[in-house]
Amino acid sequence: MFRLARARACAPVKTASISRSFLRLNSSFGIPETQKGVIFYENGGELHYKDIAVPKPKANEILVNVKYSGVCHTDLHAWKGDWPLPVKLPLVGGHEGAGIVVAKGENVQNFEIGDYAGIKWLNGSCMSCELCEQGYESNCLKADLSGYTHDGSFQQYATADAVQAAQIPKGTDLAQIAPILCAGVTVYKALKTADLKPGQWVAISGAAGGLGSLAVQYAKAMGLRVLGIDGGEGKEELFKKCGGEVFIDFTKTKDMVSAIQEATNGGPHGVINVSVSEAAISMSTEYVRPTGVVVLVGLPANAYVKSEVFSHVIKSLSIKGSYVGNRADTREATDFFTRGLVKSPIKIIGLSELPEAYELMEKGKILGRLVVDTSK
Ligand code: 8ID
Ligand code: ZN
Ligand code: ZN
Repeated sequence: MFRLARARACAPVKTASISRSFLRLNSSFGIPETQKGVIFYENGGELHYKDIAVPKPKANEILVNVKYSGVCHTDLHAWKGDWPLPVKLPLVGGHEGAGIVVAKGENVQNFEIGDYAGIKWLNGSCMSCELCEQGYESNCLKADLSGYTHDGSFQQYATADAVQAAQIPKGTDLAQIAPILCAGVTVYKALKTADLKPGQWVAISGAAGGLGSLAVQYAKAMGLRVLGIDGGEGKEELFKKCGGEVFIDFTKTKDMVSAIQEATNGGPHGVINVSVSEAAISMSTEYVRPTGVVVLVGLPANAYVKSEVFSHVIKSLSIKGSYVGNRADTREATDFFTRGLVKSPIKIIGLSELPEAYELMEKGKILGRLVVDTSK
């Protein structure tokens, strides 16, 4: 199922032909016409690591030389075709890309060549509808999504609308910041959506994954007490390293609801669901404290959250969806990172190893985040 085709048909680009074909797009950087990327032609089809064309930025876009990209579980969903929203085909996935601006369209005012920039899930939106007007750009009906409806960051050069591209301070470790661009922003926003107070308990379900390991740290930095739920080798250790207080292993605990409620003296005040498990999401409505908030973030295929109505009413629960974050959330989440309050637990692999990364992710065997180095 996870096959890597090393596109033998595409011979490596020769140095001489590159130098002849460099583009000059308002840039002091020499930009080749072809590059390495991972592309697929149908959902679940082969992931080809091969030479593909370098995209040209439109008037409103920047061209980013992506150095590193985080591998989000969303990329796996996109490749598999898990969701009711079709992907563009063929598709280059990836939406946690960190790199350097090497070219820009004529209308771009907010980036200079040589700046650091991030490719986020929200590549661009209409910026003129009521949702965009109020800062809900992610919910815009015309949202353009990196690695979904717009070729993303699993390539060496990617384009993004300059309005939405993330500003990254010069000198930032680009591999470390990559996961902040989706996972960090998303969990930061989800925690704001839970609207908890310092000293209250938050449960992170899926606590040792890419989103979860950052959620633990953001929650801690916000003064919350953190209970983590996950299972498998090394997960508890990572959770504790991230600053978590109580860990519940779902593979070993018989009565999860009682264990979580006992550990939090009556249930967590809020739950951030970042697992990819329908059952775990529904269970969070059972163990959350009366008047608590259940935040939905993880997106298992064809899933429903089931909440028993009598208890839901008597406990006066809220269930809220939370979807990435806007430009302000991105700036704020980046600021937590830049100030050293959160660190990305990453392992760097080559871009050509993406199929193996998907295989590990499917099995729930990744600790924290895998980040691909686009040069390998
Ligand atoms: O904006 C959004 N809402 C948004 C943004 C980014 C990602 C949503 N997501 C979605 C992804 O599409 C995916 O569905 O969040 C989900 C988690 O993404 P991720 O953190 O990138 O996935 P991961 O690194 O594979 O981590 C998942 C963790 O869940 C654990 C796994 O062990 C892993 O550590 N887990 C599973 I699967 N079942 C569990 C269970 N029953 C569980 N943890 C607790 N209980
Ligand atoms: Zn993501
Ligand atoms: Zn809009």
